[in-house]
Amino acid sequence: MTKRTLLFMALVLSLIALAFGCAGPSQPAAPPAAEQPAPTQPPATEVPQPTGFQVDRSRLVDELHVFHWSEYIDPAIYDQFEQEFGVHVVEDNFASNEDLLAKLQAGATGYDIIVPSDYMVAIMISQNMLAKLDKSNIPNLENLDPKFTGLPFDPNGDYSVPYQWGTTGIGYRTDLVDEEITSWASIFDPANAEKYAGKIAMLNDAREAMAAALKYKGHSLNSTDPAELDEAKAVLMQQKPWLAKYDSESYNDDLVSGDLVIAHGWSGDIFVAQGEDENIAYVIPEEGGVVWVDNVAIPATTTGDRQYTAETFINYLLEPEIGAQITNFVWYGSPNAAALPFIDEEIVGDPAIYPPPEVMERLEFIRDVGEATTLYDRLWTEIKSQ
Ligand code: SPD
Repeated sequence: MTKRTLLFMALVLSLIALAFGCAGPSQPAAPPAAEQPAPTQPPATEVPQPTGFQVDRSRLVDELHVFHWSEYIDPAIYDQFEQEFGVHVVEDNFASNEDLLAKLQAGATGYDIIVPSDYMVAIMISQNMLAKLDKSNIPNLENLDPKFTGLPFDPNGDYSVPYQWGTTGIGYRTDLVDEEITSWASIFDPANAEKYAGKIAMLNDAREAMAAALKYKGHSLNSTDPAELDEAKAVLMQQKPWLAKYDSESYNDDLVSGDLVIAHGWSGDIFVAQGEDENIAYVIPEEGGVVWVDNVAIPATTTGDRQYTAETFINYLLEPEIGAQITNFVWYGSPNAAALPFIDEEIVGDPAIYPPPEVMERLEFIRDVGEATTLYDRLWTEIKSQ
């Protein structure tokens, strides 16, 4: 990896820290950028490696249950983990943070590893739903870039470990759309959207869909103003006649097949689709959008040797080569500094994946909006059901 690429990465990570610094009402602010540790992107040979760490194999359980977003890990990693530690990994999928929360609140106790986004980590901590990590079992935490430690939703990293980060924007077929897409207007303005009737999809995700509509109307995507939220609802309602579906799991395949020509989506999903068809492009609209960090965590219901096995798995995900294997498969950004030398240059050097400062400045993290969550939920139910 070139020195220029490493410096560019450090700049992007500084902007992430800045974005988290603009904390919402329920999350403490990150220290100002000047107080952040100096960006460090050491070459592989200088990455501090834990020494003398031994997994107590007698404590490992036979099977680990991972509740994950779909297509968000190279499945070969599960086999590699089983070969190394003799633990079989079973994956089940959820489609949104709210689905994950609802399943756990409904009493699902069989999951050992979950992958909530930033704001959902904050919500789950506040509801005592996450196990406190025994960091002595996760020495590879040292591999995390310092910019991904001390994040406001879990300031001491007691409950969660950053997994991947990315942005939310628009994926589209350049060969089937007769304009360069630059704005959320392409999917919300009736004059544009009706041209692609039945070929547009929105993420099946309350906060993400509302975020897109709020940004289109020039508002913060964490607005708690009922009038602004009503405006966003009206935008989404107006769009419905042209919408093929709300979907977060197969829209990338539908872009490849041409069943969809425009899709609200997550960066890496679109980039993977682009790898299958070069006519697919990804854009972060000029009005701005979402930047997010997904995290691995252990539900509070996982205790004893199951928790130990889950911590061993998290430590495995943080190995430099495994961290890179994840990113090389899913095409999102990695918070693992030790993994960077093993990540494909075309990913690390791609400004669409690691956006330049002027784009990062237009992005916001979704935050826990506290009591306004009920309003978001009600509006989303109305949007979906009407
Ligand atoms: N296919 C995996 C996509 C994971 C995206 N998680 C992002 C959530 C941001 N709100």
